[in-house]
Amino acid sequence: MARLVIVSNRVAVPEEGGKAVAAGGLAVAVKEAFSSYEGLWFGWSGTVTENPTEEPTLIDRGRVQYAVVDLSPQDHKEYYAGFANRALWPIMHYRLGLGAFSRSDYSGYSRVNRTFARALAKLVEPDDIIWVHDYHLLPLASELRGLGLANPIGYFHHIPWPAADVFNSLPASGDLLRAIADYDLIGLQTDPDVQNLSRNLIDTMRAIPLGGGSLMVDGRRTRIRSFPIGIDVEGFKEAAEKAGSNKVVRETIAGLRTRKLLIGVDRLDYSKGVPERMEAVSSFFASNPDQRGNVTYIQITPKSRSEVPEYEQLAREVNETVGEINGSLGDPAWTPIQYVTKAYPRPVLAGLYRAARVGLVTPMRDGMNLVAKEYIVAQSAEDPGVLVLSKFAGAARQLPEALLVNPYDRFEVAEAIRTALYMSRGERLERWKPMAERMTREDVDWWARNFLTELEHFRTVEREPPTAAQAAE
Ligand code: GDG
Repeated sequence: MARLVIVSNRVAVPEEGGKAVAAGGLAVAVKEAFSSYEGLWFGWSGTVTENPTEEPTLIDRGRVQYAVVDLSPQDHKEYYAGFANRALWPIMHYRLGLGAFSRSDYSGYSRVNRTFARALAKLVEPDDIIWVHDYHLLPLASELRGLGLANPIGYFHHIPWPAADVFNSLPASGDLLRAIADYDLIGLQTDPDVQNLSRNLIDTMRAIPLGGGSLMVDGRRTRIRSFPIGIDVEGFKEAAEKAGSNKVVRETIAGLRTRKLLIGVDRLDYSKGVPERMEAVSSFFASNPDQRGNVTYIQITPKSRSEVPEYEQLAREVNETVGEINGSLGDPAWTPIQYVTKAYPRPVLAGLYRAARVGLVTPMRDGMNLVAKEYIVAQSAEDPGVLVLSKFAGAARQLPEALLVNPYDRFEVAEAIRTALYMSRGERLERWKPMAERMTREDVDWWARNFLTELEHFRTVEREPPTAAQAAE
């Protein structure tokens, strides 16, 4: 059986005995990818330690082997908290004003990619295919090629790829564009992302389009295509159906009494538009005073990246916004916004999605957004809720029947909340059904299979040089 090597910043090593770790989006996706391969998952252990060794720790768990390395405090600061999360993340999400570029962070990012490549290269066999995940590892293929690896190497970018002028504002953009072309296959979430990256390679790197998404960049051939990521539909649906017996879900529903529920679930991140959404909910109550006391908004927002200053600032901003809105609108018998920062088990989320008449998913920009998909899948087929979805989430392309909104316009979002709350069951069903069907067809398995089938081609056909006609074109 051919081996698949997956590389990502963090690795979720299951406990002994096969018990899976908390199933985040990437862990579910990787598990799916390994369903038809034996293989290896390589990346950071999550541990920061003085003087880490370059030698990875190997852990065997059945057909998948895990290889993890620690980071030094300097690596963590420069590679992870610095360049990846303070320069690449904001720029990729069109937030130029928040981008904090530093040469030392960039050199740390390059150094960690080089160290990862050296450690990984020793573990790779000539027949392996390699699938690298996300913006922490843009230069990894280039480093691996430098060490002589000729294996097919694919890359999946989980976040948006911005327009050329935005990306090129990053001082290291030229290096990164050159490096990314060392991947055989580059997967992005949506077609506009594909157009942004392809256009940039053509204009900035003089790449030559070869048709079918393939480009010739500096004598190397790469292919760029969209592969919208899906979710584990069966697993999620089952969790939502069974969640009625869960204590937290039961008590939350009982506490609502006859109130309708609005729900938001997001990592604490400025890309997710949490304070902006709260302002929109406040506008909704301001223009619909009869709804005060009849609607509750639960926002579940586990903290993330607290080591990055912009996230600390955001945590304060959200706390203040919640306090102001609850203080000015609430009364002793009713709290408009219930804001929690702890993470809940997936079955609880599934049950709360199902109980919510409205799912509020209003990121300012998002690669895909799995919460939107989870909300749809968790609904009851007899009485589904309504999804209010930002048009700047990649998911909007597969969920056009949702109420699509501009998250920068709080009045538009407030109006959509009103429309959702008053929508007839007939219209809710009409909108929900095609979305649920599409989510079932285009699930995480469909996504992983499509990417890997295409990556497999690079073992043979795609590696051949372009024909004379293609080159001339
Ligand atoms: C990146 C891209 C892209 C949230 N709170 C809890 C919890 N979650 C889960 C959700 C969902 C996942 O985390 C978040 O996924 P998103 O897609 O919404 O966002 P990112 O984390 O930013 O992911 C994004 C994704 O990669 C995949 O390619 O869609 O655009 O930014 O699954 O349910 N899970 C649990 N407790 C919580 O409190 N268990």
